[in-house]
Amino acid sequence: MVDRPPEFDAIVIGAGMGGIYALHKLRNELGLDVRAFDRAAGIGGTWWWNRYPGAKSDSEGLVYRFSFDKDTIAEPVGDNRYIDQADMQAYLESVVDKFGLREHIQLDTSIDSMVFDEVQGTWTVTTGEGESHTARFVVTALGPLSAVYVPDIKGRDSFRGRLVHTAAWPADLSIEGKRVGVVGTGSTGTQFICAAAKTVDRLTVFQRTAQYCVPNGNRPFTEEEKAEYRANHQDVWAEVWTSYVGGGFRESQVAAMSVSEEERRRIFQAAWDKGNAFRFMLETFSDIARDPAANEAAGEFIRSKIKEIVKDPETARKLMPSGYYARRPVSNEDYYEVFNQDNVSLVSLKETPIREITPNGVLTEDGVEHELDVLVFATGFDAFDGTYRQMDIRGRGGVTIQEHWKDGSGSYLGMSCHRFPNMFMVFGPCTVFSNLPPGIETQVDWFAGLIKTALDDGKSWIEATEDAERTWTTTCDQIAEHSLFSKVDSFINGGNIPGKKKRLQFYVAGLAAYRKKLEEVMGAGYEGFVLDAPAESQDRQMA
Ligand code: FAD
Ligand code: NA7
Repeated sequence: MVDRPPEFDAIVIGAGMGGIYALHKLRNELGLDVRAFDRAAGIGGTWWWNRYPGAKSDSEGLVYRFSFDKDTIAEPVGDNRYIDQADMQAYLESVVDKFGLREHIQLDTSIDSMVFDEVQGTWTVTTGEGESHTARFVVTALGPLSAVYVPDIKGRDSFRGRLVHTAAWPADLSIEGKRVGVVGTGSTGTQFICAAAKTVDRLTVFQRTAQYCVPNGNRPFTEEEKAEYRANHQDVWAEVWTSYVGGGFRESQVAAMSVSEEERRRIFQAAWDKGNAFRFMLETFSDIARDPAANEAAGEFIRSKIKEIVKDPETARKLMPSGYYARRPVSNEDYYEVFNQDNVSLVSLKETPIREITPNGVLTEDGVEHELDVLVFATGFDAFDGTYRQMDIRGRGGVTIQEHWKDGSGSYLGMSCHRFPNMFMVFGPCTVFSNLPPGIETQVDWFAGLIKTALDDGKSWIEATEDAERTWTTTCDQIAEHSLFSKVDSFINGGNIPGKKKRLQFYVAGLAAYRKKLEEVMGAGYEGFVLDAPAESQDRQMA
């Protein structure tokens, strides 16, 4: 028997792109009473936390933004091909203000627990300060890349300089003229390296796995380009929704080995000149992430560029990546060129691992102490489920999310879990593989539609079935088998976190296929979900 109405219709956790859009959708379009919480002191999520020098989008800016605001969609965000952190944050602030969301977002508030009350059919969320709120629905927009990973390296806490993670960059930290070390050469590390090399006294790069990096072709838009986008933005977005990764370009349908070596090189060179990692991997040929021979051809092209660019043969050798080119592809401004600068040096941790961090810097196994003022950890994130696992989330029957995911994290459609009714994840485990903003809009639009359908029908209990969750997770695993992304350890499959159970966390069939699947599920009356009134649901469980 449901007797106490909850305080809110919905609570949104997170005020990044996912949380902002969910708040807008549920509040302004569905007319629900919604409150959002974020532990950050400002809005923007990723774009609030990641303020390191060089932070910017690596998706092209024209499609790394919301599409729902038709008044502003024709105007690029910022002046450059990629959106700088500050421009992105300002853009998200402007969205929050324009849609009247700010007063509904409570910042500086960590949500530490979420407990489902089966009698009331509601969630009780509790903050770090012990304040509790109830809601019928909870949207967990916790961020696929928001649980920072700081490796436990011996002596870490003894360092007398500043030790920072890129995703918690302190506002007062300037690296200008300093001796700076950076651990990590992923998307973040390479962005940081390119920016830092311009201002620091000395930059020491501690590289564990050499990176495949292509140019990003970043530059300011010309007036002609802006005018062209204004005129054609609808076509650009139509392309996004029907493409594989939603990157704003049409992916190639041509297999790499179906053309001559000369032609392959010409196509790779054209992509190299244009810039952008996603284009390099997907606009060139259709099978670089699937066919080992195609993958090797792309990898070999990048290696040939490193040989051409890097003047010191020993540095070039250390920078040379091997194995599959199958992590989230990375592009940057002049990454390899940076290593020709006199103030930049490279330490290969495969050859000389870190023995320990000392009060003065980093001591490597060759006995060299690299003296530093600032040590930057660009060491990434415990991605997708990491933030969930840090919380005390208890669903039906008191099951914790850790118990539910004890054999690896899964979901139904990247949004829902059996035994966690009325909880909708934005980019949870087994989510769509895409440029994130269109993926986020796809998910939020879809579960908002599901909530509306349920409420219109007098139902307020929405739960994925066990079978639907298992089948979707297995489907993701099966598709992943055909992808080289599952063959290399990275944050995409949990292989970057020691001891974490590996599973490719994406539905790698891509955005268009995902949207089609969502349409089918909706068309079949939200197949795989049980929609009930709370009391009915309890009867069903007891039957
Ligand atoms: P986030 O932006 O991570 O927001 C989640 C929010 O939830 C955070 O503010 C966090 O503080 C809050 N939160 C989490 N747990 C709690 C809790 N328990 N209580 C209260 N608050 C909580 N993706 C792309 O597609 N293209 C790109 O070019 C791209 N560039 C990136 C660059 C960087 C440096 C990084 C780190 C990521 C990038 N990403 C990119 C991925 C990026 O995370 C997403 O594109 C997008 O910003 C995710 O939005 P979100 O709202 O889902 O999560
Ligand atoms: P990534 O891609 O996970 O990169 C992390 C980097 O840190 C990578 O080079 C790692 O080396 C390195 N790393 C991690 N642990 C260690 C230890 N213990 N020692 C040395 N080096 C280490 O994170 P990013 O932040 O760059 O990118 C994540 C996403 O955020 C990306 O998609 C962007 O959109 C922004 P490894 O390769 O594992 O050997």
